[in-house]
Amino acid sequence: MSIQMKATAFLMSILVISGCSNDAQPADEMNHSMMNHDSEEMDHSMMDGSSMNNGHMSHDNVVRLNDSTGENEVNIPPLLASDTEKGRNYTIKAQKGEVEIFDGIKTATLGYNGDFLGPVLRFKKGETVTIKTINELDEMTTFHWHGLEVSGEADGGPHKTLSPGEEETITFEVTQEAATLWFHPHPEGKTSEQVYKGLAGLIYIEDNNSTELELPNEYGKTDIPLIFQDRTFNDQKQLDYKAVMNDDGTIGDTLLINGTINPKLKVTKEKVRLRLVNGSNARNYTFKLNTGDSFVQIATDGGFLNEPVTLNEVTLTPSERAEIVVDFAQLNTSNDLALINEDGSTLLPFELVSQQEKVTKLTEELNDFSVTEEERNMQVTKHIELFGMMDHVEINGKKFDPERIDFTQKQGVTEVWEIYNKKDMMGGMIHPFHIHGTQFKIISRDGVEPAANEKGWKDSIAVHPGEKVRLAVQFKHKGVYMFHCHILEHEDNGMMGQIEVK
Ligand SMILES: [Cu+2]
Repeated sequence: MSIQMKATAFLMSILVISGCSNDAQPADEMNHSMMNHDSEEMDHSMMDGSSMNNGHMSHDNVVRLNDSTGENEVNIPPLLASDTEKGRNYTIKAQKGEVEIFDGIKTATLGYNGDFLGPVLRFKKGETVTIKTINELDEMTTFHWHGLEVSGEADGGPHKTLSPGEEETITFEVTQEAATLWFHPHPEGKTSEQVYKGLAGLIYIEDNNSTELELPNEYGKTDIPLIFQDRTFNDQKQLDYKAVMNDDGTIGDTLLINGTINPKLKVTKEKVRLRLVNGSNARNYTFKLNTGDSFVQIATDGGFLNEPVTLNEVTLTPSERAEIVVDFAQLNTSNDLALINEDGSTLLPFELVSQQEKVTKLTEELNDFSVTEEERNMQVTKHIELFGMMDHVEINGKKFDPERIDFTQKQGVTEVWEIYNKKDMMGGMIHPFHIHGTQFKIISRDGVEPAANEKGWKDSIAVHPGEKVRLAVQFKHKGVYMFHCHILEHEDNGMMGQIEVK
């Protein structure tokens, strides 16, 4: 046995002991998944004991988040105004910054039109939007509009890099319904670090339906964007990505919401809409109220559900969004109220600023989404197999190659994609699968209809180990689009492919 092999075997035994493995796997799969691969990464973690916790992550056993003390009011990102009075013309700069996350200490960050994170862009369906994008970083970047149905040219994938100092203007028409989308960089191999340091912003799309429905819609008061990101700060309170980077997804112990540490949210006793965005590199969240009370989910990634769905918890994997409405008039306020995670950690304490109850309505009919009989009966024409861990991740046995087109599809034609998350010898992990330039429908999970809160437009879906999901996918526009795992380190490690829409 070579030293490399011994190191790998040693590491594997530790991982198995520490409970990373969910299922025993046949030996041949084991050989395929690890033994035959170059094990440089494994050796590295083995030699340096301190980086052991940077090893494979099961997502069942991740570091708990520190409880929010609630000492800071959560930052509400500004709405970006159009550069011109007539029309929709925006400028977005990616820039370096520094921000006081901890009192009296400057943390080096990246941001859009500011030091950290970005503004909210608010578009209306039917509008023509022009965005001048400017790279003021000292490295290349791209501007990707996650969930937006635009041409491949405007989508900002890894082919559309801007060098330092470069700018590019894109124009597109907003053709999709009301939704909460986001934007972030997508340069090949560098996405995780740039997002980690602060490049992320939000897009709200409104339409005639969303403005007519009775919904909490006062931005920053009853309509609150919440971007959840976990980070690790070093002793100097800096974000040293390279020191904490994990090939299986970088997880931190410190939660920032909209860039705010120890956040709280001031609310009144009425219905409040929370637009939950998982902007983390790799962490999954299961959101609950600490009182055990229910809330309703009203929207998925790409639009409204047909009616509010009552839930006690909602899980979001990286890049997924959910709009929920919490009725603070109905909650037992003798307790301290907070949004908590599945593991019990306090994510966001709520501070009631008035005891006066306000009764607000919520429309019961929100949308007319459906999966048609025809879509349900269509043959699968795109097969996607997700496999691997650490930097040995692949799709259909291949790593990303910018020169290779993996699939083609006709514009405006629906096809059924089957995404299979093939288990590895460690049991596997959830891969959040994302397709650019489209909102798709979930037809089934392992042959069964999805849950009520997944019956809506999606651009990202959590695919569990061993699971096969079927999606009805249609592209409105032409161009080359990425599909990939949205654990950002998996994406950077090549768990990504390309489809050309003609
Ligand atoms: Cu993945």
